[in-house]
Amino acid sequence: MGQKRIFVLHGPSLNLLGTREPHIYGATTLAEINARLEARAAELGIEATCRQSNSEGELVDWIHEAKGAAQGLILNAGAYTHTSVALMDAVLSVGLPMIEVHLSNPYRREEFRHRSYLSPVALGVICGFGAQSYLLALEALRHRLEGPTQ
Ligand code: DHK
Repeated sequence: MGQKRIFVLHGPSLNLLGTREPHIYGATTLAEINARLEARAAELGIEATCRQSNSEGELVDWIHEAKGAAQGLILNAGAYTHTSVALMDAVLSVGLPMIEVHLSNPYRREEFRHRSYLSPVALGVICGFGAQSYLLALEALRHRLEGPTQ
């Protein structure tokens, strides 16, 4: 395999990280998260393409685009996690390994956040570690992309 590539997709209101409910989501901005991810990915020989959208359809389009352009996905779909059959179907459509990420631990929060349409189609789920959740997901995805399938 040549250069490894992954897409890191952030959903609605994650553009406001840093100022958005920092007691829940932390004080780290999305730009800082992306910079840390890209730096760590580069150390691992992976090219990470990071994008954010508030639009469900745009996220669907980017998941489709990942097929052929990337070998895996890290996805924090924000509130769409709890509502979107479209995103679930998009992940199934491309057949790429996807790791679902959340900064907070949704299971410690309101009941409507306990349901994820993405978890059943995810390779795994990492939540509750703030910005670190993304870096843990990167390590896990790297392991899957390089390691033998279990
Ligand atoms: C982000 C959101 O925007 C919420 O809608 C989810 C997730 C949790 C997070 O913790 O990253 O419920």
